[in-house]
Amino acid sequence: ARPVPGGAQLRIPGISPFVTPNGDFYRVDTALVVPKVDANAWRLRIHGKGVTRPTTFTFDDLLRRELIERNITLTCVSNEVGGPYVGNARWIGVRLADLLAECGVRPPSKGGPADQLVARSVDGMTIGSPVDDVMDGRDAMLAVGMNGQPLPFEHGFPVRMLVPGLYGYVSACKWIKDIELTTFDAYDPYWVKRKWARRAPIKTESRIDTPKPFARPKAGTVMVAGVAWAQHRGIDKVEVRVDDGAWQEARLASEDTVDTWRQWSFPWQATSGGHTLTVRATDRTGRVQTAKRTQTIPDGASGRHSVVVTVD
Ligand SMILES: Nc1nc2c(c(=O)[nH]1)N[C@H]1C(S)=C(S)[C@@H](COP(=O)(O)O)O[C@H]1N2
Ligand SMILES: [Mo]
Repeated sequence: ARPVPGGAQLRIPGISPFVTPNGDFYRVDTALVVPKVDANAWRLRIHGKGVTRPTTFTFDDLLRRELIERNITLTCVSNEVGGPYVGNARWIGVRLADLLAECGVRPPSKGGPADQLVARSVDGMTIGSPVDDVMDGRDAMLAVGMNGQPLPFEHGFPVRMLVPGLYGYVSACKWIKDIELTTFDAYDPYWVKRKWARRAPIKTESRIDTPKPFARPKAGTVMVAGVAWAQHRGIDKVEVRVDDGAWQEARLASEDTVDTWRQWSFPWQATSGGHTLTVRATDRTGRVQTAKRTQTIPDGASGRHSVVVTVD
């Protein structure tokens, strides 16, 4: 990937770094014991409805292909507003759409019979993604590396799937071993059987990283800062509100790509007493992050993040 633009990383204490180090990257899965897969014995089978050339790939088959490197921000559908289950990493892997096309897969928009791609992991997880999303030109990939290192065991070694713009439970199968082309009518994957939505694009969200809840900053200029994300749409604006005041525009860090989160900052002239800081983002489709609070189930939490502080 081209270098991250210098202006994407603001120098503000307490803000989430643009690239989340592997050791700090959130982990969400059902595995009680992290699978330890032998890359030499690993196989990926692609088969199912409309797959005219079913194929089994080895790890070497993938490494021999052209590798792409992309910064992609991943988010969990179970992330509460203001929560920690979001991270941004630099992933290396192969283009999934190319592999599928070689196997004869056509997306439904081009007349293909399968609208759902079901990924299966070695530990029995099933994750379903819309074939149209995977093949619409976005950087859906089978990743083998994360931030310049082999994929850590916790994050899916040797190979995991990623589709920019979709929550992890409908896109990001770790320890993947099988891809089946099917339909949404014919098969419900693991979390859908448990009442989560069949389709789940990531909602436009923003988070205040600093100051922390119940912090006691001194009166004067206080840097309010955080991250905002609307993967595959892009963030166009972030605004901050103090108590019930007017929305004021924050400064946005440079954009890396529409698939990555964006840092923001707002120098607040803080006056003594208790205050509530609230943030909202606007994505490139013009949609303003809604104030309407919803639960995480079935398709992700919505609402605005607020932080209460006492200025000394
Ligand atoms: N095999 C497997 N893959 C999985 C999961 C899982 O439980 N098992 N969880 C998914 C969910 S819900 C999310 S949000 C992402 C999290 O990826 P990470 O742990 O690398 O952050 O992985 C996805 N892939
Ligand atoms: Mo998730």
